[in-house]
Amino acid sequence: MVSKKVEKALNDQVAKEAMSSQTYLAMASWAEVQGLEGVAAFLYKHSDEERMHTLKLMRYINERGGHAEVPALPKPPKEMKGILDAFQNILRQEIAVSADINAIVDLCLKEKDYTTHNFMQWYVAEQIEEERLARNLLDKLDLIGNDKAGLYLFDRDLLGRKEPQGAAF
Ligand code: OFO
Repeated sequence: MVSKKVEKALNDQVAKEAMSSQTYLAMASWAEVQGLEGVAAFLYKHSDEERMHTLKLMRYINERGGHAEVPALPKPPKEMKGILDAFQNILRQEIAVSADINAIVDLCLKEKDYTTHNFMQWYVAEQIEEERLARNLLDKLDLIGNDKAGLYLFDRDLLGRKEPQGAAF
């Protein structure tokens, strides 16, 4: 059974993961309209991953005697300033999510909820991978700068991207 405090923290995280999914979805749509087919495919897929993160939390809350709530979500921005800005946003968002996950892990220890602590380790590992990948893609975009041919290749690489083992997106 989860305590009320842990239940609330997990439900708050449900809302954040769901918002993350919406944000990636909006970015994917933006990229598709820009003709960045590979970037769009990557972001659509990541939006699905975030939805999976949301559902995994919801199912856990209910399994542990809580009640998972479906959150109301604000509309994510429709426009991006550019591809670099979009990926900078992604990295910022992932860093923020990592901090949220760590705060839940901390709460679990304070509440002596070792079961949820154990469950949350999956999210801890996932965040390490997501931050790593976001940094890696940002480094590439930094190198590309304003080079259109470079951006074309970046987009094409994302289109053919295979998931490394255990990768989050
Ligand atoms: Fe759910 O991992 Fe990104 O935000």
